[in-house]
Amino acid sequence: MAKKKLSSYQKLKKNMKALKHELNDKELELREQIIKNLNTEEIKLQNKLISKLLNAKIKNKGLMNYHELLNNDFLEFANYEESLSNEAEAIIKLQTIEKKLEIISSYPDIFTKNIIAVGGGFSAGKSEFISSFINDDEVKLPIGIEPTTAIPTYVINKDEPMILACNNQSASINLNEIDNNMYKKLSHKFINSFGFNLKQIMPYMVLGTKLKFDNICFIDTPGYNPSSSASDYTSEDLNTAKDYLKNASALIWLIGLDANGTIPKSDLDFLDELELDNKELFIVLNKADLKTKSDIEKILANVADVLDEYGLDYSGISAYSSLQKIEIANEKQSLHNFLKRPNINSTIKDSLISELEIVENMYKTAITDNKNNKSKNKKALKDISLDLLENGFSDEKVLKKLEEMQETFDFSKQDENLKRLKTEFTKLKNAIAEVFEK
Ligand SMILES: Nc1nc2c(ncn2[C@@H]2O[C@H](COP(=O)(O)OP(=O)(O)OP(=O)(O)O)[C@@H](O)[C@H]2O)c(=O)[nH]1
Ligand SMILES: [Mg+2]
Repeated sequence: MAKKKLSSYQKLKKNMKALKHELNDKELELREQIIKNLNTEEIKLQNKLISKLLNAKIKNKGLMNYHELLNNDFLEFANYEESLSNEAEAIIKLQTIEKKLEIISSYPDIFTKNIIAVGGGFSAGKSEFISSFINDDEVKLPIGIEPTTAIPTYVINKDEPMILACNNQSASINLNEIDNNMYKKLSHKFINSFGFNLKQIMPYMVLGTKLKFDNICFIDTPGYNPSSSASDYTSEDLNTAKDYLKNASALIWLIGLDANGTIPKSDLDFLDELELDNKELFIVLNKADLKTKSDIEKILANVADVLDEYGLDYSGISAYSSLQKIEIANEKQSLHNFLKRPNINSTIKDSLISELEIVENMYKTAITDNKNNKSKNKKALKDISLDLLENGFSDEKVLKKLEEMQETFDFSKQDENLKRLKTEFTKLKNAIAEVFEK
């Protein structure tokens, strides 16, 4: 068949098509190249972060000593000693002291502030809320619609910006040394790309920026149900929340008014399980800019009723807009008033020693009670023998048996434990003092 001659229009069309293909191929190639570069950049960043974290060593001798003492000498004593029935509680208390010492040694300023944890469901606006008190457009918290905050972050006032990440031995690294924008890159997405839970080797970060309050240290926390909108929360969420609450004196709980018209049932259950005990709870109805004034009044009254019905004690409720940085209405007390707390003087060392003494006394009481019980029983047996003798009982065999039984009530082990207790706690106290030495 003779080849049909192409018209110039058809030729042009064919050339255009070829060009388009070529362009598509080029674009594809370019895109692949960008992705490749991005991936290698990302992988390089990951490697750098991991190796820095793994190589960072604690420099604080006191903290190292406390850790060694607790895990060796003290545990050996605890295993030998058997009077204290709630020993697990005592050990958890000692570990909590260690956690505090870790933060103190990596950033001593934190504990001179009132630590307030900011919690709530994912995207409630926790990071935006804290950022509304930051007077520095450059150094802020990462904010986003998808689950954003992945690692709990302590935020404090500092003139010179500072971003530290701590490994699980509480040695800290300067994130700015890895990448100028490293902190902003630490979102859920980046962290998921590691293929393992980065939180295990980097449990928290410290951000120093121009915070409006010098008396407060906020803890920005990951949302408690970040993977779905389902009301179920995991025990991991609960444990993370319990962990950061340990160091805080108050909790600000955020509810996003974009998604909620009241306090969700799962929030109530979560707060209930947190066992706030002596920690203050303040509720912020965030994104109040999205509601009318009359809606806000109704929501405020409703949330107050629900909290009362549920039996959750609260210091106040504020309808606030983090974006506009204004409070629209409040119940009981304003947010501003709640945040007006005096700086804590540097009595943290004394309070840690007191916490340690509480544990020491738990042991002391248990060992002494044990000793007293033994002594009481020994005396009772002795009294029985004397009564028997007085009443003319003379069966040598029985009297001998009674005497032998008295001897089984030996409390030399308790005396030894009381002495050892003193030694072990003196060593722990000295280690705490060492952490505070300049
Ligand atoms: N309209 C309005 N939007 C807000 C307000 N506060 C936060 N947002 C928006 O809500 C979204 C989530 O904010 P984030 O601060 O990232 O929320 P988060 O609670 O820290 O979220 P996670 O860290 O993922 O748990 C962002 O798009 C914010 O800009 C507010 O007061 N008003
Ligand atoms: Mg966040």
